[in-house]
Amino acid sequence: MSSLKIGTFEEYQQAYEHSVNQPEDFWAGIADNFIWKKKWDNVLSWNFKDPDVKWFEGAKLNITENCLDRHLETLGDKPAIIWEPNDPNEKSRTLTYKELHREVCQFALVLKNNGAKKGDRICIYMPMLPELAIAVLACARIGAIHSVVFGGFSAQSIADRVNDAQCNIVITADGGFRGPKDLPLKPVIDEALTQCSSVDKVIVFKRSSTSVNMTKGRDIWWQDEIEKLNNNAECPAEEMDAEDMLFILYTSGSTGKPKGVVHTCGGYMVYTGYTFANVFQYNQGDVYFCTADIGWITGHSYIVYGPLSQGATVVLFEGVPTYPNAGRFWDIVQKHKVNILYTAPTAIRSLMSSGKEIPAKYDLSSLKVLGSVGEPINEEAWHWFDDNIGHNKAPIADTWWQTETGGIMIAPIAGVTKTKPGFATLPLPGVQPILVDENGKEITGNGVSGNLCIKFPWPGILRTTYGDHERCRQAYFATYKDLYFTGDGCLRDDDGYYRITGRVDDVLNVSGHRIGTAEVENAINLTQGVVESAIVGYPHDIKGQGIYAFVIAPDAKGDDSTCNAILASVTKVIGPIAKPDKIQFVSGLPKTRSGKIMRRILRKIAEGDTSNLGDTSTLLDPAVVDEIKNGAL
Ligand code: 6R9
Repeated sequence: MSSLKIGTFEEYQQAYEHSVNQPEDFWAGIADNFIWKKKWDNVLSWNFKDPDVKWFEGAKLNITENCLDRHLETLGDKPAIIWEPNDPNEKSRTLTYKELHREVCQFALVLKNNGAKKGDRICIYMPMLPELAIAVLACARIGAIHSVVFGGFSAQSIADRVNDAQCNIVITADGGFRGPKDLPLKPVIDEALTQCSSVDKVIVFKRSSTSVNMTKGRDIWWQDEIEKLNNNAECPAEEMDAEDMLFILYTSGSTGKPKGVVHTCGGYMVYTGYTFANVFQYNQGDVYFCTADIGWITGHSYIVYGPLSQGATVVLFEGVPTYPNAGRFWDIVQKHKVNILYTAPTAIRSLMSSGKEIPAKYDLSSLKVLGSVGEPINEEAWHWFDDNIGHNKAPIADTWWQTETGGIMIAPIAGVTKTKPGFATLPLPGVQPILVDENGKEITGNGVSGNLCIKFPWPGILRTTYGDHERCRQAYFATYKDLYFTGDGCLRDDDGYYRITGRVDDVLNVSGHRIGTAEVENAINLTQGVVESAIVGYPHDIKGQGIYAFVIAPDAKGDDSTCNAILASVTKVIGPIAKPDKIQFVSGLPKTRSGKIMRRILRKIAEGDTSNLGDTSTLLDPAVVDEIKNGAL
């Protein structure tokens, strides 16, 4: 059995070589660090054409035994989750591994008592409470497939996701608290479910004690169901095949509605545990704080599964970085003596704008490792984080990865890999990146840029998109033959270090959230009076990218009420995170003769760079460009 953890750069290089030369042997060694009810017959079989990727075929396991049961003897009384509420005056709550195990087993029984069984899809729409992690793990315990929907999504988005996966149960809360706002959840579910016939049970956790409607026969209270168990907490873990589905998580692409990215039990477990242990160099006793929401992949992989499989102590925070003030993160670091902090560039930039005097008021000396994820981190934010938070002694792991990759792919190993501001540095052992040009030809050597692809499978790779395998093939495996295409542009510098430069497809990254242009355009086009629209991203100081909408609405030029109606439509169809920052009314859009919108031109205008718009001669109506340019916001 080879150990999970790399401790020196030499070991990193050896592990990397090993992973490329003997991938199956390498991954079998890593997988030996987990507990299996039965070991695999075959480590890997794959092709990227169909695609068809299977890891640890024939193995049996339950991920929750790795995250909970196996720690009980040695770490049973160790905190697994430290929950920090939105309001600093409310008491924080700690669940030890024993307590978390018990709560997961109990809620798993509740699910079973309400008809849930292996293979069912269960939608979870909850605030950042320990119960969200408990609900996720309880599904995994009984082999039900969870589909977590971020608490900021609208009723329409929930309905689309519930229908796509044909969920039969929804788990939610009455309401939640995020910053100064009350978050209504149950009313949003009620609205969503008017469109969903597959759901027959809604389990509601009482958090905000706001009054909600409970539909008889369908809606039940979490707490009442637990009481009914009379303290029974025996729930053996369902035996799962390594390639059984663990969860679905919806994410935006360049076309159509969000896709349900599917991850499976064995590979995902191995990959998240391995990457967590290595990148953050977690040591027993460390307190680890990941500021993401469990509604996104970062929360799935690095609040729930990765850290818990490694017996870590995780801080789970209900609120936002700026409430009640911009010192909230630092207050949490000081209070819980956080050793490892994993956050997003957008949060760093927003806290940076409040001044370095704020973090200076707190004792941040416990911090040993910092992490960044979600979008490119600009050098200014990198240095601010390094100087004012890590005090130049906590290495920054800039981690590049995606919902589809399941876990971190390119990142420094803290304290092992030399860092460089703005660079995700080097691929982890097991990850084989390649840069290609538009024709899919490999760009070799250093000091080059291209489209980032991965040429060999890793255990955390998505297996399919739920209910539509062809869409998975089209989106990720059809652009370049025999390669997984990430959708990102990338630079490999003279040292062979990787810097991710941003999406090369029609996906925006707003405050670290992926937003598909097509989705926002569809939502805008539903507004009365709107004929057509095109959205592009533009550089935004805090959000990374802002959303710029060009809208054709002939009867409503510059009209505030149309703007408000557009914002309301986007909020209703997707959620407030996708609201455009700027709306410009135009009489036409720059289109090619074949009717394709030339976003390149719109992007330049939105960026305020109109000096060189390139060749516009192929446009159907070149005059429209001048009009748009002159009216730019
Ligand atoms: C984990 C996560 C994935 C997209 C990805 C890329 C961007 C993520 C990044 C980064 C530069 C980093 N991205 N991490 N860009 N540097 N360290 O964020 O997943 O929500 O699916 O987004 O985010 O563009 O393709 P997801």
